[in-house]
Amino acid sequence: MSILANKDTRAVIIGGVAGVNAAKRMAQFDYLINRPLTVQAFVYPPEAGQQKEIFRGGELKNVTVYPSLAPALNEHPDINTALIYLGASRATEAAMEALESPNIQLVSMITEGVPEKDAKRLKKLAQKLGKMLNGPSSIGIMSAGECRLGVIGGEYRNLKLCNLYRQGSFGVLTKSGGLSNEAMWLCAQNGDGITSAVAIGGDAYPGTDFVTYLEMFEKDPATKAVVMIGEVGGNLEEEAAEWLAAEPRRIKLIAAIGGTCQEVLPQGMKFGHAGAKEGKKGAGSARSKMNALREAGALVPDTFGGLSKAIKQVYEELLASGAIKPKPEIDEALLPELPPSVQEVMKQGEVVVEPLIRTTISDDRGEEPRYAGYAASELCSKGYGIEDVIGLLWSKKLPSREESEIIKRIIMISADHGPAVSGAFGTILAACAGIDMPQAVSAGMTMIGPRFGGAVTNAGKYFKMGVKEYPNDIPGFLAWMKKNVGPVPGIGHRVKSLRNPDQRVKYLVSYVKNETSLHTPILNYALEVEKITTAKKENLILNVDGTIGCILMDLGFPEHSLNGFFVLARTIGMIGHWIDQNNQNSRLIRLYDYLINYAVKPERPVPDKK
Ligand code: Q5B
Repeated sequence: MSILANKDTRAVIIGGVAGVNAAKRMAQFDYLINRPLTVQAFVYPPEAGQQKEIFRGGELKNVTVYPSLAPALNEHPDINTALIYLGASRATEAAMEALESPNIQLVSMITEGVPEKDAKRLKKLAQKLGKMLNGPSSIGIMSAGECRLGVIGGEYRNLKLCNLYRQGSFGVLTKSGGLSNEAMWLCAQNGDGITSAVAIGGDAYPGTDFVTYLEMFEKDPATKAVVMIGEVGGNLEEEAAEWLAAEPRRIKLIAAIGGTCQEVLPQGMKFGHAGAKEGKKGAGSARSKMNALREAGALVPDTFGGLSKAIKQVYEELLASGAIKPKPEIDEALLPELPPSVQEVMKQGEVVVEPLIRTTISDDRGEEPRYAGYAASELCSKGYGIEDVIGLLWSKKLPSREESEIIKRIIMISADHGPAVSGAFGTILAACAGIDMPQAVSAGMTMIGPRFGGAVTNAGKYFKMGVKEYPNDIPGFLAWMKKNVGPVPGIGHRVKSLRNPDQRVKYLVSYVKNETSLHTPILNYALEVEKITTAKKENLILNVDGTIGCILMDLGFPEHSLNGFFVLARTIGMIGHWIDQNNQNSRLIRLYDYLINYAVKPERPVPDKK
C-alpha cells in the first residue's frame, strides 16, 4: 500500500514546457518499475492539438495536448489526478477546474507564488468536495514501486539509490522539495526505504497539512514510521505534535525541524519558504516545535545530522519487534538502465553513425556562426564586408580587396532594373494581391530563369567552353551553340542594343579592365562574340547576365554559384518593390481588356451533349 498515488494513478498535466519535462521524468520512473505511462494527457491551450514525445525507456509515446480539461478527461476516463504546472496567474483557476472534475481525486500544484487568498479558496474547495489538494509550491509525491507525481526523487540514478523501485516502511513528509529527496535517501540508507513521500510545499497555506497526511500514513499498513521535516513558521508541526499525543498511534514519528540557526541570526531575518516567517523564540520557532514534538512522543534529533541515527534506531526497533522483515536485496545491476541517447553513445565512441548531410562552409556549434572557419563577429570587427561573406560561403575563399570591390559592384549594379522586368513585375503583382513579403519576393524569384536573370551560370559556362574549344573560331563557337544550346546565354536584350547600350555593362567592363589587375580571358572572349552577334542584330549585345557571368568566372567562383549573384542582388530590388507597393496601399491588379488580344472564337450556342 501507499498513500495518494499508486499503480492505478493516471495523470493529466496542466501546463507547458515545465509540465512536459516533468512528464519525461515521470516516464523514467514508469520505466524503472515497469508500469504504464502515468501521464495520459496535457492541457495547454497555446499548444492544443500537438503531441508531445515522451520516452518510456526506449519506447516512444505520443501524449496529446488538449485545449481544455474537459476533452482530455473525456478521452482519458482513467485520469484521476491533475498536476498543475502553470504560472501563478492561471494556476488557481486550473486547480479549481480540476478539483471540480468528478474523476479527479488528487490535485498537486508545483506553482509558486499563488496568492494566499487563492490558496485558502483552493483548500476550502478541496475540503468541501472531499478531494486531496497537495501544494502549491510542491515538487510532488512519490509512492515507491507504484507512482511518481512530479520530479520528486531527482535523476534516474537517484531513484535507484533511494530504492524507490520497491516499497519500504517509512513515510516521508516535508515542506521542501530538496529535503524530500534527502529524506528518501536517508530512509534507504538507514532503513528499508519509503512507502510514500509527500512534499507539501513551503507556502503559508498548504492545501493539505501534516496532520491529514499523518492520518493517511497511520491508516496505511505498509507505513511503520514517518520522517517529518518541518521548519520555522506556522503551526503545522505543533498540530502534528498534538495529533501524536492525542491517542496511541500505530506509526512512529521521527521529526526534524529546520531553522534552529535563526536563534543566532539577527531578528526578523527571512528564510527561503513563504511559510517560514517566524521570530527567534517562542511559538513558531524551531526550538518550540522540536520541544512540542518531543513531548508528544516523537523522536527528534538535536540537529538535522542526527536524522540518520534516528531512522536507523527506529528501523532496528521495528526489525527487533518483528513489525517488519528485512527486504530482500535487489541487485542494482538487474534494474533497467535508461537507454542512452545516440549523442551519449557517440561521445563514448561506442557507435558510428553515418552522417545524413555533409557541410563544408559553415558551423554554428560554437558561440556564433563561423563562415569557412572565421567567426562572423571577427570578420565584422576586422572590417570585412558582405562581399567577403559571399566569397567565404560560396567559394570558401576570402576575396582580396580588389576582388571584393568587383563583387560589390556586381551586386550593386544588378540589384534592380525597374518595375517592368519579369522579376520585379511578379513581385509587384503579388504585393498588389496582398501577398506577404517572402511569398511575393519568391513570386518574383520564380521568374529568374534562362531568359531573365538566370543566364549568368550558363553564360560563364559556355564562354569558358568557347575559350577552351574555339579560342580563335567565334563563328565555330556560335554554330556549335546554335546546334547544341540555342540562344547564347548572356547575349541579347529586350531593350538594350548598340544604339541604346546597357550602361551597367559598360561600367563593369570598363571598371574591371581599367581599374583592376584581374586577368579576364573569358570576358574578353565574350566581348569578341558580341562583335559578331551585334553585326547580325544590334540588340544581340553582351548583356548584364553575360557580363557578370564572365567576370565571376574570371574571378574563379564555382560555375554553379554564378546565378546566385543575380538572385542575391535582385532580392534587394524585389524587396524594395514589395515595400513600395505596400507603402502605397496598392490595389489588386487586373489586366485591362485593351492589353489582351482575345484571339478566341466568337460567342456561339453550346450544342446539346451527344
Ligand atoms: N537571338 C534576352 O530576346 C532575350 C539570341 C539570339 C543568338 C542569342 C534573348 C535571349 C539569352 C538569354 C539571356 C538574360 C530573351 C538577359 C536579363 C536581365 C535584365 C532584363 C531587362 C535585368 C531577349 C529575336 C531574334 C531571334 C533569336 C535571336 C536572341 N537572342 N541569337 N543568341 N542570345 N538571350 N538572358 O529580344 O532570326 O529572328 O529567329 O534569350 O542572356 O534578363 O532589363 O529586361 O537587369 O532585369 O525577346 O537585363 O536575347 O528576342 O528571343 O525574340 O529573339 O534574336 O534567335 O532570331 P528578345 P527573341 P530570328 S538580361
